[in-house]
Amino acid sequence: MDSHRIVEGEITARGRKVAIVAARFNDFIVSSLLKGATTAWLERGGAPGDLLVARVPGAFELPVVARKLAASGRYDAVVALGCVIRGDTPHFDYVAGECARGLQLVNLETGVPVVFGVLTVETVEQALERAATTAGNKGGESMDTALEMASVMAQI
Ligand code: INI
Repeated sequence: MDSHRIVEGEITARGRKVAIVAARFNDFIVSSLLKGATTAWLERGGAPGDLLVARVPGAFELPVVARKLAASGRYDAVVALGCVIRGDTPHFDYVAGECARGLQLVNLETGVPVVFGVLTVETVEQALERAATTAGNKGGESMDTALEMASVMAQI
């Protein structure tokens, strides 16, 4: 069989530059996601000065800022963090759907990995579970995804 080259991303922040864009809406959840992401950055060997954090009003505003950050050419990846709770949100489908759609567009338009670290849940309890420090934190997972994707993109 012909030998083939395998590309796998390394989850390291050494030498990387990453931007986080985080919504202020539902900050009691998003601040935990942000903590998870910044902690993962440091644990993976990232320099504090190579991580930018931008705050925006809500999840609907994440794509436009993610786009500017990604298009700047200054970052290897962008992490978008937010929380949309269906029970509290009559226009849940618009906010969550347009946020996801917008972020995917930025991925494809810029070629810079943009990670969807936005909780879209039914209840506050579900949000708390996913933003916990013990039972997994979507912010930390999102940072790891960003670093893996930055490494894959650098190799192909
Ligand atoms: N924004 C969120 O990030 N989460 C929500 O649950 C939410 N709710 O409930 O409406 C929300 N709304 C605000 C929205 O993201 C925009 O900031 C606003 O519509 C102005 O464009």
